[in-house]
Amino acid sequence: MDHTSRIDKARGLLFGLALGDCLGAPFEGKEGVTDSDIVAAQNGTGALRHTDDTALALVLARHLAHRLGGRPRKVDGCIDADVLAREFAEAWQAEPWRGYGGGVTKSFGLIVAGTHWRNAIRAVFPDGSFGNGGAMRVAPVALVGAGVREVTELARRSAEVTHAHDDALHGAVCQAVAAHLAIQLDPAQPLSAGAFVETVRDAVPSTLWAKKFDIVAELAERDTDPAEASAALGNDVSAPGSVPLALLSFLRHPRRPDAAIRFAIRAGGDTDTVAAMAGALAGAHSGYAALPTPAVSRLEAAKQLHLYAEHLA
Ligand code: F2R
Ligand code: MG
Ligand code: MG
Repeated sequence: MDHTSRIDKARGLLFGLALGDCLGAPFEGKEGVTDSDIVAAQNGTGALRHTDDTALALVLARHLAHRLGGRPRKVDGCIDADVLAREFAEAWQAEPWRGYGGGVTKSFGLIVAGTHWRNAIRAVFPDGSFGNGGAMRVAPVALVGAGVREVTELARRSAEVTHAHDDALHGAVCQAVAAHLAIQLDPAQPLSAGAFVETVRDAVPSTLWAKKFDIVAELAERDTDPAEASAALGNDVSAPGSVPLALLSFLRHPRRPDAAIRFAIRAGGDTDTVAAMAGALAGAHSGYAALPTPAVSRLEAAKQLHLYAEHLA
């Protein structure tokens, strides 16, 4: 892939994530949302405000960019867990009103007060959080890892500082590997949903997730509507109840990030997060040029998104 395509895809990934988050947030938990409701929000005026999904993805992108700057690229050095945990917690402390989950709010409070992240996250949920917070912010690691193994490792490291539950880690790996594959694929070529899902499945060793992947592969091949998709896969704040829906939203519209985002939002539930993950995948696949220009220029974090896309590309 040449450098121009790489930058276009890096921008597509980060801007797609933020666009899905911003467009999805006002529709969280609402039913009966139509395409025209979403298009009206997309074509509006004024800044598009993001939530915790983009806020933490920006922290992760900045962390990766700083640690890569001027150093030989080795997967081991890309994430310093203690530093990253503090950076996430500081982002929450600076802007606690971005719509953070209840559990992570408590653990960030403990981290800011000096508790080590390993103890803080178990103090809230002894088995760890199975929320989708590790997956919603993970996409930038796909710009850094050289292959599925590296991306898997980086995804786990970036997620485990807040999410200790296996399902949250599986969610982060699923989203990161899917983003990695989306970057590698040529959008001008047909995409095989079956082969795509198989590669993601190989990175996620879990019976529960294997069943979800079967459903995603089946629904991707036919004219599924968003209501059927959320009924079959879930649309809540848990990782298994949202990451597969985002994957399906992307596979239904791999070359149309705006349509993938609309599909995710119309599926209801945790709309900011499912749309952020679907937007990151479709943006990584089709590139920045495929995103709706007036809307991306209204993104609150547009300047930072451009900066980190260039660094990480
Ligand atoms: N949570 C929201 N949106 C609602 C925010 C309300 C807010 N107060 C407002 O209106 O402004 N959105 C964001 O949260 C999701 C990501 O969550 P994350 O980062 O994984 O957080 P957390 O707290 O770890 O998990 C979320 C909830 O899942 C349930 N849960 C998780 N693990 C559990 C366990 N082991 N046992 C029981 N319950 C568990 C809890 O209800 C957690 O609060 C994204 O949607 C993001 O947009
Ligand atoms: Mg959010
Ligand atoms: Mg959400």
